[in-house]
Amino acid sequence: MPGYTDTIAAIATPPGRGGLGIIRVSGMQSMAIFKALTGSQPAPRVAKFVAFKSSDQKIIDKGIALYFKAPASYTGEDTMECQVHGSRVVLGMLLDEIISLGARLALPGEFTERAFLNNKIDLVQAEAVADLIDSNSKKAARSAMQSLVGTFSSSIQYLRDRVFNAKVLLEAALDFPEEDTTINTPPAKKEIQECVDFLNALLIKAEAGRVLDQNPMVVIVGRPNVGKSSLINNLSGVDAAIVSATPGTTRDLIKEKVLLSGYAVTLFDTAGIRETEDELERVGVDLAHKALARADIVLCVHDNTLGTDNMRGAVRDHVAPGAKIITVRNKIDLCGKNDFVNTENEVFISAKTGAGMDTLVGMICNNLDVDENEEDLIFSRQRHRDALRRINNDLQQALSDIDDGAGLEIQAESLRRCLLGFDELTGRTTSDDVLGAVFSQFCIGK
Ligand SMILES: Nc1nc2c(ncn2[C@@H]2O[C@H](COP(=O)(O)OP(=O)(O)OP(=O)(O)O)[C@@H](O)[C@H]2O)c(=O)[nH]1
Ligand SMILES: [Mg+2]
Repeated sequence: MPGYTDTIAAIATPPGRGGLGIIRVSGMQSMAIFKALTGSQPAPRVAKFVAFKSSDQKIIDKGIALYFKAPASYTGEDTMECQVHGSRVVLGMLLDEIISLGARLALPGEFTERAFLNNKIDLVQAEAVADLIDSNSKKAARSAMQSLVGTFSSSIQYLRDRVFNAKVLLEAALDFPEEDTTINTPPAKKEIQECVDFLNALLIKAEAGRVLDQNPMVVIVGRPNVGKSSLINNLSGVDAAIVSATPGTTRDLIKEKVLLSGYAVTLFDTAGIRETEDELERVGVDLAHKALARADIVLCVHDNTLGTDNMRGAVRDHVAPGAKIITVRNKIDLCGKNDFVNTENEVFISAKTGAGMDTLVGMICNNLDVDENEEDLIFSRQRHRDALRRINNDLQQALSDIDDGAGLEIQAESLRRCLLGFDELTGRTTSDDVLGAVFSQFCIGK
């Protein structure tokens, strides 16, 4: 254990008013701070109703005090928690008192960093803590939880053990050069091949889970006045964009994160795509083009009271291959009939009355590249996918070294690089830069 001598403290609940507010303390002085604040002896894991008092014996608030004895705590250190009323003033006074008793303010993610450094969790699990806090859909929360309880980590550990086995097999032959040095090659090769298969399956799950890391982008385009801004407002349930009968109202890119049937997506309202002489409008149209290039799904909106146009073709020139384009025919409330027939790529709606919106939401969700089976998703970060791909390359290299009859040292070298890759992934040998980047993304108090 690194054995920190300093004790850290932070408010763990979000800013603002709330029924409850929580302060966490972690480090060697936790017990002394507990005693000084409450005037009582802590019993590990027992919730105590106490009066939290300042050094001049004035009551700051009454609430619950909790004490956890090392190593049986989140951080692996002695910790205490104060649950008081959720007032910033009360929490501020209590935190000041804790600091004056010898603790210092915790940095973002420092509690989780200590948990990592005290081997309570590995780096992938630490990242899952942040992902769980940031998760904005049920699916994202569930799969971050899977990583947190170690499902992803144990797959990595399992693979690491098997690669280690293969390396031991190859290196054992090195120790007995007088024997047939290729005797262990077939079992090692079989082991590596099975690792490649397992890793490929893992990569597929990690790729499927990337949508949880980056929300899919749904971009709304169309001619002026067709109802693009009305649509983003309807989908998001807030007045994100100005709606007006004046054509060319929206010139900026408007962004709104929303949950559609439990899926988190980021919606963009745009100025649309059109030729224009107006300098400001042109900037808006440029922004729309850029958004289109990154879109996963494009909602190409038309005013159904007007004739058809060639928007779909114009959009296709700007989107990435694989992006889904849905034609949205709006303002059906003005069309004097209601026997519209939706198809796979086309839906009739009224952004004003809400008619057809359920069908549109269903179409968007059907086109999100998400595997329905939560167990088959891994909430993967870019860092994980890059590391898994590098490991895959090294395994492939080891296989071709074996096939080419390269020396045993060369064969073992690729496997050694693989093992380093696993250790970087779980944080066993990760550089301070990577650790700093991971923990600085946390909120204070976690
Ligand atoms: N009746 C009816 N009017 C609609 C509907 N959707 C939008 N409108 C009206 O159409 C006009 C234009 O709507 P906006 O949502 O501002 O259209 P836009 O495409 O964002 O327009 P620009 O930003 O100017 O390109 C407004 O007067 C809206 O009230 C609809 O479904 N039915
Ligand atoms: Mg608009």
